Amino acid sequence: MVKKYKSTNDTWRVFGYQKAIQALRRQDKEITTWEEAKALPGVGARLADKIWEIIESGELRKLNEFKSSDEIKVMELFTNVWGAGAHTARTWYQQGFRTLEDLRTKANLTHQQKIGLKHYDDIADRMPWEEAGEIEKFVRETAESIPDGIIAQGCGSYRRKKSTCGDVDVLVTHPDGKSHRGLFHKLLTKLKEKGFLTDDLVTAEDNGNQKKYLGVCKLPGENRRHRRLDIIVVPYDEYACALVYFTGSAHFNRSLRHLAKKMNMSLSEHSLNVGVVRNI
Ligand code: DCP
Ligand code: MG
Ligand code: MN
Repeated sequence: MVKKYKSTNDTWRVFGYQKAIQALRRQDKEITTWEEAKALPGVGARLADKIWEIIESGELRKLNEFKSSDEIKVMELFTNVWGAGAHTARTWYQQGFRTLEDLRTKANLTHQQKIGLKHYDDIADRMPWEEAGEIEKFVRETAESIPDGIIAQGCGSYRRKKSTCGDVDVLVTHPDGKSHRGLFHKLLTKLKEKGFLTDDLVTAEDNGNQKKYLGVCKLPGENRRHRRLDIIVVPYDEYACALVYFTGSAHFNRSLRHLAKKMNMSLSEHSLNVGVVRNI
């Protein structure tokens, strides 16, 4: 249901279902009655009805209807193209496109969407955690050959030790506080020379003193698949906050920022500030 509502940009329903899913996950005992479901935080009568339907019948009629609708299938297919959101997917659908082949041959594609299509199956798939480790290692060893003492740390789902990772997020800095400058370009050049980076999605999105690269990489050797890789270079004095931010999860970050706010602080991927005065 979350996927369905994501593909139609129905943000509130997405939030509603996500909250209910989290509340259910946190339970250590089985929910066996409608009342127990209804008592969960974030679960109202209508969500309780759906939970009850799953308890009773093992499935959800509404979800089955969605799954069998052609439009939803096509929207899911299209929103999985990197660089295409719900809006673009809808436009494609309205233009009469139904398959990836339609997009390849008839649609007006951005540079990112072309790459998204070229590696569609690889990018849509998550990689095993171990493979994310190999990618982190490859980037780290390449980075370490530039200036001595560099730190290259895999973050995101990899650092959270999820069994699969959607991409690898490597955070790079240097403890001397200055060698991170110019590093971004050098590192990307080296990785390209080695044939490791195969496609660029976003090259240098400047975010203050942080530099971010989004692209596609492939480990050397036979039978390797293309994987999504993010590289973020930050100055050392922003490393701690960047490390927290890029480790996530996104939900955990929201909770932390909320906590900081309650303590009159403010937290971002750059810094933690104390004594923040807010206009109410
Ligand atoms: N992040 C965030 N808010 C967002 C996007 C990202 O706080 N809207 C942070 C937390 C994420 C980290 O950046 O953990 C990396 O982003 P990813 O999109 O790569 O997410 P994950 O690594 O957590 O999951 P995945 O395995 O899907 O890559
Ligand atoms: Mg990630
Ligand atoms: Mn990422």
